[in-house]
Amino acid sequence: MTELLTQTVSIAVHGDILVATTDNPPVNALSHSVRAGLGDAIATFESNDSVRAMILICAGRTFFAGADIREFGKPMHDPLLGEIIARLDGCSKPIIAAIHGTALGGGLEVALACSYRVAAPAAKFGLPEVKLGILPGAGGSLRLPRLIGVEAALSMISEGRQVSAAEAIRNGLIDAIFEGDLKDEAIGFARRIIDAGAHIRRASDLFIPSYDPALFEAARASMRKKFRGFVAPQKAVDLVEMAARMPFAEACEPEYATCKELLGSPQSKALRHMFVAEREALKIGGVSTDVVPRDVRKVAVVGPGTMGRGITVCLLDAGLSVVLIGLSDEGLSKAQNAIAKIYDSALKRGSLSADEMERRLSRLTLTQSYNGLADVDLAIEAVTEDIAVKAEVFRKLDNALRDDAIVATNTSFLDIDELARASRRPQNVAGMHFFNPAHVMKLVENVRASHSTPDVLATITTLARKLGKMPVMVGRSEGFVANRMLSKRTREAQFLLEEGATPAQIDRVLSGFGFPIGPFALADLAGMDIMAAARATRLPRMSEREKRCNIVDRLVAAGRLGQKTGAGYYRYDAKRTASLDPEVDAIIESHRRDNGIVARVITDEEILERCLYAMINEAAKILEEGAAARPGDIDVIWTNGFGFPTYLGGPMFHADRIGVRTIKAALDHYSTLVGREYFQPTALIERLATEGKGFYG
Ligand code: T1G
Repeated sequence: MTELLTQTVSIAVHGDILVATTDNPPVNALSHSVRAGLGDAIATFESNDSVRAMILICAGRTFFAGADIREFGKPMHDPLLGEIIARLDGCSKPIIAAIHGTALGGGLEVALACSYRVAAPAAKFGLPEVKLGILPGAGGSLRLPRLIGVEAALSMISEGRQVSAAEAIRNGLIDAIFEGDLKDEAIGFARRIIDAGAHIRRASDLFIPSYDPALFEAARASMRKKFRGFVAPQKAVDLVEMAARMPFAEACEPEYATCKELLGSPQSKALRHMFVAEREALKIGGVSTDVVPRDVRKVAVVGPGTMGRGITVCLLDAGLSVVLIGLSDEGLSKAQNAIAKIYDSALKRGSLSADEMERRLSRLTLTQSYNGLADVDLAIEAVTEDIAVKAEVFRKLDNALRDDAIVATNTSFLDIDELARASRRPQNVAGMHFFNPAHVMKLVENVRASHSTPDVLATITTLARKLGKMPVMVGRSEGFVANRMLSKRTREAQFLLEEGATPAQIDRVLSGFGFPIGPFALADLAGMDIMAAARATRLPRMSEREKRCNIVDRLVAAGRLGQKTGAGYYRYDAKRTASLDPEVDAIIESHRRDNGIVARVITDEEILERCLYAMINEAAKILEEGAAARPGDIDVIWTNGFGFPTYLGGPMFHADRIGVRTIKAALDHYSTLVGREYFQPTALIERLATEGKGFYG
């Protein structure tokens, strides 16, 4: 008989085994009612002499996914997780954690405090706290190294690395993997261990297996490199080092204190904001959760250029079939070679097996014909950014596809409604704006056209998720969100250059802020010809000053196309190491001379403010126009698309931290210095500043 202990935890006795089941959808977070229920279950177990072992199991899609993030920052009610875990650890009879789905954070800490851990084959285990800017606070960083060794524990705690059941059984994290019904198997396991006279086992009683102390220094250096600017990974190494040196009982308090301190830190608040914003971004306005996405198994990609190839690779990687349509044999065979090269390097890295590569390539057809597309569910158009060329493709697709097939354009700035008008199926037209290289970049700006139906929007969202991307639904607006904001930063970086800053100074300031790479080093990587082409497309809509500020064109004219020609804003040696080049200074100086500009000293502060606030002001305009639905969507776009540091929470979250009033004052200042047409605060910023509010209220 099942007895409900709290809203979320129930117990049932199976002979001499007590089974405590938690059912707290969606992910069995360790909310207050779960902790209270587990406390009651432990009390029942301890006081009932007829039961000899207890199983902790969860209903639904997963084992405990950790502490309840929604309770963070609010007053916590007893029992706290640490208390429950101490009581599990102190039990006088064995407890078995039966794990399916993911045992994460506090969830894994619960399992670690049990005597035994058994799991379903697909189960995964991790301490992802570091991704939220915090660290395990309930014994995880103390028990895990005792159980699996310092080195294995270190990467799980400091990087949040998850391990599979297969790895977990190898390193001693779990005791058994069961293919069958997990509850039945766990009950059988419990009986066997009791019958064999098994004792309780406590990870807290174990000694830390021997380790090389140099490990920690190496880990610190590696964390500095891999997670530049993040506080928690460094602290994680300190914590595991402490755990390795201190007796368990002494280390509990400092572990908890570290977690608590980090919980209040600005980085953790920003990272937790990102966690929520990324999930919110998947909720699309006007598309209820009941809308069923259409099935997409086969996709046509039109345009075998750089974007089309990248998109093809990610579709093949996700198990879809692809028809790649091009205009010529030459274009298609170039694409085929480029795709083969991408897979070859994955093969060399060891991230793909030869068999798997063959399987993926076997799902690819290259053709110049639009015939035989009746089984295609969705087409992605990735041809030249020319409305006439794209409209022609739309017409051809109309004739070739089933009526219910979706056509998604990868345009980065054309009006998608105008494209939809070229189609007989405007309701089935939307945008999927991938970023280059499409098989690597996580962000996809999905674009809602005026007539796109809710199920089309749901379908492109689901498809992007299937490709492992972070899709964000945006509205129609030139350049959408990411590039539109980027173009303002690019403009300011160029203006600053002609006014007196150097590429190296601007790169230093922006990468010091937290961007993975400065704008000029990035331009050298992307190729100056690409930058010049992007500039040319925007030229008709540029101000006189922007048109005149043509340093990019001057570099191209001097044959400086970036890394690929050994010279761009910097000079590159054979290993592509950058160094300063006086020739660049001379080119910039001649530009100034030609335009009567006298260089002045520019402070780092001015560089950062102009680059950042120009973006934030544009973002405010985007919000006013409704081209992005929420400030959080913009944060998700910039952290996933252009490397805005997640520990600052994205541009809008960061703007609130600076204060909209402060930003408005700076915009007024730069309106005077640079020009009102570039820095006039938007109406939204004016209003928020007057009301003393932020983008997030
Ligand atoms: N608390 C509350 N809600 C959570 C949650 C959590 N821990 N995890 C997920 N959700 C919500 C999420 O917001 C979404 O809600 C829904 O569940 C589905 O999530 C003491 C201090 C478990 C792998 O960091 O990694 O323990 O948007 O869309 O892709 O040391 O969620 O639908 O309203 O992500 O299937 C450590 C975080 C906490 C785990 C499932 N744990 N979660 O992925 O679904 S700190 C974590 C995840 C801690 C202790 C410390 C994933 C998932 P909504 P989803 P999914």
